[in-house]
Amino acid sequence: MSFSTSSTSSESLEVRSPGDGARVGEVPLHGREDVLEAVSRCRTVQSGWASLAVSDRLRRLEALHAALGSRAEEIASTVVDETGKPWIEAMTEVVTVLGLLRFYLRKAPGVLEPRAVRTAPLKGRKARVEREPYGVIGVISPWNYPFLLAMEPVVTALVCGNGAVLKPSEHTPLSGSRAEELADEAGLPDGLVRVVNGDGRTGDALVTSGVDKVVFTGSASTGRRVMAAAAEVPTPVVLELGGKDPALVLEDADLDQAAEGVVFGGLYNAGQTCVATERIFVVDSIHDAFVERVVERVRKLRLSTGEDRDVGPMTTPEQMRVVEDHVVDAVEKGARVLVGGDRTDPASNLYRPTVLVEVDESMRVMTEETFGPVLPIRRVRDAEEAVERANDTGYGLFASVWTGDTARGEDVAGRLQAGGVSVNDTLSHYSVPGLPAGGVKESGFGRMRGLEGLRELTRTRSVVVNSVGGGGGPLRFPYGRRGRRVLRSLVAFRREGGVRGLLRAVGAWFGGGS
Ligand code: TXE
Repeated sequence: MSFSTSSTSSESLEVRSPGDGARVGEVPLHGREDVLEAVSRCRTVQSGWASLAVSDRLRRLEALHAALGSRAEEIASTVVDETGKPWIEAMTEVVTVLGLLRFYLRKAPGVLEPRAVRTAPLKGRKARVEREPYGVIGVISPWNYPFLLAMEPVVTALVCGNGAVLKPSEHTPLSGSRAEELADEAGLPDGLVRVVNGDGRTGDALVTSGVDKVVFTGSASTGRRVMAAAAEVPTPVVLELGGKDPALVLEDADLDQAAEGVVFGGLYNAGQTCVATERIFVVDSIHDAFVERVVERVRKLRLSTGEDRDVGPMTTPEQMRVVEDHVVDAVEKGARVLVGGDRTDPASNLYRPTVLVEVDESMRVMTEETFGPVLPIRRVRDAEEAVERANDTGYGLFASVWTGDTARGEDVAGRLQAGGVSVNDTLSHYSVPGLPAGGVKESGFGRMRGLEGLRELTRTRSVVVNSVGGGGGPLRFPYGRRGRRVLRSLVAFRREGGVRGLLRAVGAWFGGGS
């Protein structure tokens, strides 16, 4: 693996597999000077990239899609090495990026091409809205989806005509570093995509480097620090932060469907997903029957670092400690562990998939992002209490409602404070590239994916062209009777519109006073 971004530091970052601790690789560390050089280099080539017609740019990006497709196995293998996640989940990251890029290659012209707009009542003019790239996008990505959450902002930036400088998580730098290789392999201008590696200090250097916009995915606390640093420049940011996603299981739910969905939504990627189910509210009347189905499913899950696993290790020791602390805290405050509740052994980074009942909001597992394979199930009286408790959090990422009546499910979901909601489903948004992703409240703002992702990484420019010698119109100097009649007619017309508005306008014109 070659790295174009030179490093002034002699230090490197060694990567070890969470699965067995084996050395997986290493990357050069980059300091502030290296970051500034990468941004400067990117800016140099980005102007040429932006000047390409949208169709030419997209044609060049077909080669990126091809390179990604031909390297899929290799990339998935790197993700498995760095995170320990099951191969299916690693390859899903690659397939998801392929799907988003294909979606953008198809849909970008409709969003990025200039759009003509009507100029009435101005006469003799043409007007249009253009979308232009920001310039250089700084991308900072986390360790839980180390390829997906790095590469999607990068490909979005490129489709929009930007360049990208990516700082992957220091826990999983190899997956993110693939972005630069793929850009090279696709024959994109050298420097248009650059990867710089390091911890938060390298990330901070990128935020304050003068990039034109930052796309940050990570924790809410770090997101605030990123925004504070960006404010000094000032640089606009997109914050894709953590969540505490609720699942509301109503009394008329299909219990098998709900149990399967909650287990999958909560334990996929060992629960290390920003849109993982982190709290489960179950209506009293079906609580025991539902819990029984959940426990039955969880007991069947295969937890290991071996080939056939459903749940792999925690990616970082820090995350393991968060999970352990939350479960211990819950038990100390009265929660009951029905299955799991600890590591397979003290030295292991495998945390047993866990089901907690008799939980309440005094416990950290119900109020802070656990980000691990833990399903806290809370009784509620009815759907009303479920909605109230689900919204009673600073987070607002995704949410799910499980019910036998989907119309009711949509009504309940419509009252949840979240950036995305599902009825009788979970984790399916990322399979639909047309759905934008992002949160509300402390889960962040801005949207990636969907057509909104293209709008997020471009700026509008409004253009008006008047015909040569065309007059300014009645509302220009010197003001006079004509201008007053025009305005009174406009008021009359706009009050009602249609034929009645037109008649009113004519009346106002002729009876328009001095
Ligand atoms: O995230 P961080 P971490 C949550 C999850 C997890 C917690 C910590 O709850 O327990 O965040 O995980 C870079 N300026 N999520 O430590 O600290 C850092 O190097 C600029 C949810 O991985 O947010 C990394 O590349 N950059 C989340 C990236 O920010 C800085 C996914 C994320 O690191 C920086 C991951 C700074 N001052 C964790 N400090 C999700 N939404 O999915 C750090 N970084």
